[in-house]
Amino acid sequence: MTILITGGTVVNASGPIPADVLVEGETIAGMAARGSSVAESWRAGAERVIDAAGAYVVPGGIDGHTHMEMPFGGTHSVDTFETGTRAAAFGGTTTIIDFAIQSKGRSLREGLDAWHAKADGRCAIDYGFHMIVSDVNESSLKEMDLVVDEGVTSFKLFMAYPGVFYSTDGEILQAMQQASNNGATIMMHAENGIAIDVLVAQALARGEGDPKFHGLTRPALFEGEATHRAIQLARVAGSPLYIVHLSAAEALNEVLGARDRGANVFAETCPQYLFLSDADLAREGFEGAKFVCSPPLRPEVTHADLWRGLRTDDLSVVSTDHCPFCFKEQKELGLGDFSKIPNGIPGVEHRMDLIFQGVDQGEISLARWVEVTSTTPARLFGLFPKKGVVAPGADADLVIYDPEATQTLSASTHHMNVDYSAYEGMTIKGRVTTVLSRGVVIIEQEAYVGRAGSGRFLERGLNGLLR
Ligand code: DUC
Ligand code: ZN
Ligand code: ZN
Repeated sequence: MTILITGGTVVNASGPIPADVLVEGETIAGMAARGSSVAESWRAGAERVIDAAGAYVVPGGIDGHTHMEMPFGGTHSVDTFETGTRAAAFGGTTTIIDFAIQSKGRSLREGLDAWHAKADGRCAIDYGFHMIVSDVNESSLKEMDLVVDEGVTSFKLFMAYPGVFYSTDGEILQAMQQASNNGATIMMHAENGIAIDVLVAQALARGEGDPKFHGLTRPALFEGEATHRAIQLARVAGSPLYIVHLSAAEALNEVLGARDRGANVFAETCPQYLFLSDADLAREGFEGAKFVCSPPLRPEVTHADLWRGLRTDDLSVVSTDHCPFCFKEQKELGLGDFSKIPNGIPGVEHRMDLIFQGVDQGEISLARWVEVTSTTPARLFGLFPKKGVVAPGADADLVIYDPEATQTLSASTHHMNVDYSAYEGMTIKGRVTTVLSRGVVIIEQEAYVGRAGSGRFLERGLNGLLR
């Protein structure tokens, strides 16, 4: 199908330009100055013309950190690949990268096959995988090379969650050395889990079981310390390092110091760390359980640090760490004992919208909005230039975004398969009007018109910021 998108302002990471976009089949075939004779000549051959007057035309969002159907804390995150990718599409995200998990005692192969089986034939948008390595040994280290050849080019390791995902510094160093040879990027959950577990046990022994103690037992200093340690390990091993879900100024300072010294260190933050705080975790009764994630929500003053980090590129990406658990029955597993509350916040649907508030409020530019939500994740995770840019030859993953619309976020209207919204009642500026995934309209007039299974697995290349 040939589609012409006219009258809009195309926004790339390089900035906004008034331009019309021609889509042929799955690909962007051309861009021409709005109203030019070239653009007008495209009208006759277009089977469909989409009027984007007054709207932005941006590359589809890339959420580089999601957990669909993730086993955690004795339960599973509730979005399937079908429901989660559909919700993502509603919010203008056209690619997710989810975390396939190697369980302890199992191979990477088994974990990756299991994730392919969950996602295959179900996704509304394109998807890739990172791999969580929770058992570093001779054979899993070798398997890392094979997995890279299959387009899974980044590995997450954990300094937290002893007994589950945790790796020792020695194991982390070995995985980093392997990545330094095969070109993969190491992603790090940087919190000192051994020390945290001591604080958790002490708090519970004192009878401190409310959700707010989840935050108090995971201090920002432990995130800063672990971030520092991860950086030194990566520098010695010579591997690129990507700090996931950075939440604290203490960790940001480590990242910016390393980047200033020229280390290949990158970091993401998530909307929850920019808009929510430890005050939410301390809400009345058990309400705070809705806000339990790790690292935990920090004091509100941190928001300004994180927005600054996004402006200065010390934070390069905004992903969601989408990991939804229902309040009823799932979060409730931790009634009276915060350590049993499954960790995670739903967010895949509203990342583009929430970060757009930063544009509306003058925290970041329009171009930077596109850069941190689409272009940089595309480059960093080996998807550029097929993804992350509105340009001839790129996949026609396109979002038409109305900057003047308003919407109120609520569990009663969102499309994620979860019974609460962390942003319930929040009124925001801007809204997706139309979404194309590889040239097919999948969202229009607030309805999903796509098909489960149209999303394809993406074999990713190596970190494009380094080559
Ligand atoms: N943090 C979360 O909040 N949930 C899933 C895993 C993680 O690291
Ligand atoms: Zn994590
Ligand atoms: Zn995560």
